This record gives sequence, structure tokens and C-alpha cells, in this order.
Amino acid sequence: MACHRTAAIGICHLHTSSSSHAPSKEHYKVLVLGGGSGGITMSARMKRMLGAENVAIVEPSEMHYYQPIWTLVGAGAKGVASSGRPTASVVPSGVKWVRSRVQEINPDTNTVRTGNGMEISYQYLIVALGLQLHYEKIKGLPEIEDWVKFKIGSNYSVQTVEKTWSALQNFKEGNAVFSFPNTPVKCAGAPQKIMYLTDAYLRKTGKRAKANVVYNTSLPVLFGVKKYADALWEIVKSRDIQVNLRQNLIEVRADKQEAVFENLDNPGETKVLEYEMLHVTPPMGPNPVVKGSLLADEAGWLDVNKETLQHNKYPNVFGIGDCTNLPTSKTAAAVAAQSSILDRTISKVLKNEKPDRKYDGYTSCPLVTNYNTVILAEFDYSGQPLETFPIDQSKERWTMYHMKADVMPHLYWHGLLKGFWGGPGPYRKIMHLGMK
Ligand code: FAD
Ligand code: UQ1
Repeated sequence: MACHRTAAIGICHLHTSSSSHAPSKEHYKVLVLGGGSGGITMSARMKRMLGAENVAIVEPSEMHYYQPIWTLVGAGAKGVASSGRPTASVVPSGVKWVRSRVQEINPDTNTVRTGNGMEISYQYLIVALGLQLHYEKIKGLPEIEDWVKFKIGSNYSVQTVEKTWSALQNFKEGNAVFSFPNTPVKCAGAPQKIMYLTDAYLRKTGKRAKANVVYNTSLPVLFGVKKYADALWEIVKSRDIQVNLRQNLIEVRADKQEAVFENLDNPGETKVLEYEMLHVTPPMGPNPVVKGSLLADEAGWLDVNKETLQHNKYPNVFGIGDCTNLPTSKTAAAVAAQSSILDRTISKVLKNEKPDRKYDGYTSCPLVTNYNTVILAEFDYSGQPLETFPIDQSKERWTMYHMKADVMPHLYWHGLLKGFWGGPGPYRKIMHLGMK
């Protein structure tokens, strides 16, 4: 018999055997979908607000990953083991972890159906399902087992990040090629961070003279915020890195080590580039469960209010992170800032009051430009810099590298995921003596 301590608000039922076809049913006051950065953070905050017995989280993965460190793993500066911890260790104690995949969300009946045959009803729903990687959309990209042989890597998944480091180490001479897809991405700086690290690695190992470092991006700019883009253009010029705009990776001919790029300004026109190493940033898109639900906007992203993070049509539904249509750059730093706003929004909604705090679109991207330097980009919805420290953050700094490599992981595991870190907003005000 599956009977929860949520009986006051929930349903307590007979759970016969696994051969039974009737779905097992449960109810929670707050149901969180997805146990990544946003989901774990919000379940910690909801536990604090309402008590652990009122909160459940649905996440199929046994491991939780700190994805931002993969930039350094791909370049050999950190081990992949440092990026993961068991999901069991990050789900707040007492919160119910449903170890399954969400299959369907029915906001009209306030229910969610999961892969293990459960139907979970909720009073409030927080959607934190992240985005979907689409490696399969690149024609000819081989099976991951063969990537080392074909000198391909990708920092975007735990299965492929170490292949980047192999490709770097196996580099002899030729083109080191880096792609950026024609879709929204998470951490828009990551596709070029690995390029700067590759350039640095090749210099360190004396191979740079026999290498061309080529960054082919679908975007019309090197970075979306001018202040940082200007600084990055100076760096690519000084390091003799080739940047080609509006070039989209559409095909890999692995046996010939060729990458095929389409010119987005002249569709149909393609260029074939032979590579000695290829770093793939895959096309990305909305989570299919969100896309297939009534919660999606036309493009498939979770349709939330950009200031309060409350759903635009279903007031008992909220969203956070990469799965949403918030018009800002998708990062864990954005999740941090969103989490404190969403906490406040939900506390107001619970009291039947109007949400009063507004998310300004804060997001941040530590642009790793070498094995010991970072440009710390921070900006808001308007694309204007919103910097925490009272120094020019568009300069390469070793202090910021230390923050990225050593401080951020602690802030993530012990601050963000525990629901204590809501982004640097309050500190920014102090650092700028109340002026920002
Ligand atoms: P995620 O953390 O991706 O979590 C989504 C969760 O949903 C996953 O656990 C997944 O298993 C689960 N899920 C998916 N489908 C289902 C389903 N059907 N049912 C149940 N669960 C499901 N951010 C920064 O701030 N700074 C950085 O320097 C930085 N660098 C990055 C570098 C790389 C290489 C990458 C890949 C990312 C980087 N990011 C960085 C981005 C950051 O990791 C993400 O923006 C952040 O993790 C988003 O959190 P999220 O909760 O929205 O999604
Ligand atoms: C941040 O809050 C965060 O989430 C924990 C990150 O993800 C790892 C970041 O990369 C950054 C830069 C921030 C912002 C924090 C400060 C102190 C500027």
C-alpha cells in the first residue's frame, strides 16, 4: 500500500501489484518536474516554504550533473567525475523523488503521467525540464563510440565531453573546427570557450604553428552583448583565430574527417572543411514533453510571464530555466536569479496576493579565454551589462577564472541546490554602493 504523509491534501491508495493496469495515483501540493539545476533548487525552496511532505520531484536520472564544469573537463583541466553526484544526494531529504520520466502533462486536470505508470495530481506545478539536445539533426554524425577515432568531441553531454579532451590530445596538424548551431542554446559562450582553451593547449604543446583554429557560428555576431563581443574580437584577432559568421554545421563525413557548413545568408550554399579536430555544439530545442503539452508557446517552450515566471494561461503552473520562453540567455546563473523571484511569486500566489517581484532577465556567462583567465559576462533582458563587481569585467582576469573553476562549483552544490543562492543581485547593490 502506497500511502503518503500527504494524506491531508492527497489521496492514499491501494497499490496492488505491478501487473495491475490501473495507474497508481498520488497527490502533492507542489510537484516539480525535472531534477536539474532549476528543479532541485525549487524543491529545496518549496520544502522550506511548505514542508518536505508536500513536495515531490520527478526525475529519471540517477546522476545530477554540474554542466558548467564540462567546459573545463573538455579541455583536460578538470575530471568528469567532479561534475556528477547521485541524484539521491541532491534531492532534499523528505521530498518524494519519483524516479521516472514525465510522459504527459495535463494542466486542465492538474495531473502528470509518468513512465512508471503513475498519475500524479498537484495543486501547484513547477516545470524545470530543461531543453533537448539534437545531435541526430546533424547528418552523418557517427555513433558516440566512434567519436575518438573520428576526432570529434562535444562539451554538451556527459557521454561526449571526454571525447573533446581526447581529440585535443590526439591533435597533430590541421584544422581545429568549432560549431555553433542555428537554434537557441544553453550557455551561448560555451561553444567558443573550448575554442580558446584549444588554442591555448596547442600553444602550450608547441602544435599551434601547424594548426588553424576555426570558429564557424550560425550567429551574425561573436557574442550577443557588444561590450563582451568587442573584447572577444580583440582576442580572436590577437590569437590568429578564424571566425566565420552565419555558418551552420549540417553534415559530418567522419570517414573523410570533413565538416559541411551551410551559409545561412545564402541557403543551399555549402562549404566543406577538412578537420583534424571537430567540436560539435548540437542543435537544441524545447523539451518534447513541454512542446507536446498545452503549456507550450508556438515554438514549444514553456509559456511564462517574463517578470513573475507564472504560466501565462494556467496560474497554478510556474517555470524556471532552460525549458521556458524567458527571452534571456539560458544559464545556471539565470536559474539562480529566477529561483529567488519564483520563490517570492509562489509565496504571494499561495496567499492569494499579486506577485510583486520582477525578474530582470539576469544571466551570466563566464567566458573562459585561457587556462587561467575569464571574462565574466553578466547582462539582463535589455542585453545591457549588469556587472556584480566594481571593475571592468570585459577584461580577462585570473580572479574570475578562479571563481569559475573553484568557487562556482561550491556555490552550486551548497548554495544554489540548497535553495540559498538566488543570484548576485543583492551583492551587486552593495559592491556598487547602492548605485545599481
Ligand atoms: P537542466 O539542469 O538541464 O535540468 C533538466 C532536467 O530535466 C534534467 O535533470 C533532465 O534529466 C530532466 N528531464 C528531462 N526530460 C524529463 C522528463 N521527461 N521527465 C523528467 N525529467 C526530465 N550555466 C552557467 O550559469 N554558467 C556556465 O558557465 C555554464 N556553462 C555551461 C557549459 C556547458 C558545456 C553546458 C552544457 C551548460 C552550461 N551552463 C552554464 C548552462 C546550465 O548548465 C544550464 O542552463 C542549467 O543547468 C539549466 O538548468 P535547468 O534546470 O533548466 O535544466
Ligand atoms: C551564478 O550564480 C551561477 O550559478 C550558480 C553560475 O553557474 C555556475 C555562474 O556561472 C555565475 C557566473 C553565477 C553568477 C555569480 C556571481 C558571483 C557573479
